[in-house]
Amino acid sequence: MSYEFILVYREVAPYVAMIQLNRPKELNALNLQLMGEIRDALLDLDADDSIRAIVITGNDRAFAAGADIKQMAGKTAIDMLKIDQFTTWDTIRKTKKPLIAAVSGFALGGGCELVMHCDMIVASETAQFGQPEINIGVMPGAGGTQRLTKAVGKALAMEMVLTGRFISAEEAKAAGLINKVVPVELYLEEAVKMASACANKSPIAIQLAKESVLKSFDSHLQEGLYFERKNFYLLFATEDQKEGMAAFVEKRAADFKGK
Ligand code: DAK
Repeated sequence: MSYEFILVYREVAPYVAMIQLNRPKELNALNLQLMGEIRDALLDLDADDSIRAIVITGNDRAFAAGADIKQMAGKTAIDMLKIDQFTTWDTIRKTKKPLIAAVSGFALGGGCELVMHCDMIVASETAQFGQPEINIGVMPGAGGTQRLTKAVGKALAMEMVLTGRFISAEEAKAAGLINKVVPVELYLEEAVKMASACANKSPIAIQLAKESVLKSFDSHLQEGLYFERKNFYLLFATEDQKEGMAAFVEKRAADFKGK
């Protein structure tokens, strides 16, 4: 398969594949095509018996700075409903093999949410995690309000979601969001090591173990996700969403009116 916005390496170590997000100029902003490509690559790798674990990474400057605001800016609530990105995200969530995120630089908004769809997370010392959607007049829409809260607890989740503050790799590690922090030259290697540690186990035991841990993590999650999705769509009916996203595109401060 050939892709425009990702690179797929089939054997970075025995049984380990790697997907690299590859829109560097846009800080790997997640446009719809890029997300579709990640979905298709994961479906392909998940069905391939020669692959047992998958690393997802970006580059040293950015894992991903969020969904593509320029693509979203003019959308209405109905447009968003019709696009139905959730089918893509839900397919990514259903990947059976272990997914290891190798994160450096920005992991923001949808980028942070994509990281949280992974099973283990290795970060470089320069990584920054955040849910800054509030700055552009919306809120997390791909599970951020739910998964982040479960991972780091209410106080820090509220702070990140309501103020948009980014947290460092060290703070993310201390809060339980990620597994490891290593120097920037090592994050990829360390993530591949973690993937290899899964890849030399029984793939069936690994699959069922992953499914079981997610069962615990996901209990009651679905109800919260549906709640989040409704509220996310609703915000696309506001003037503040239009203003917030236009302000980002035009590189100026947003003037929110509460309408
Ligand atoms: N979208 C589009 N372009 C982006 C972008 C983004 N999220 N982030 C950065 N870029 C672009 C910039 O516009 C700039 O492009 P040019 O001006 O050069 O054309 C280029 O990448 C480099 O960015 P900067 O010049 O801004 O670089 P700085 O180092 O100065 O700043 C930054 C880096 C990451 C602090 C800044 O770029 C920034 O604040 N970016 C936006 C971060 C953000 O607000 N992220 C959240 C977006 S909303 C859903 C699924 C997902 C989502 C929602 C729903 N469903 C399934 C329904 C997710 C929503 C979001 O993520």
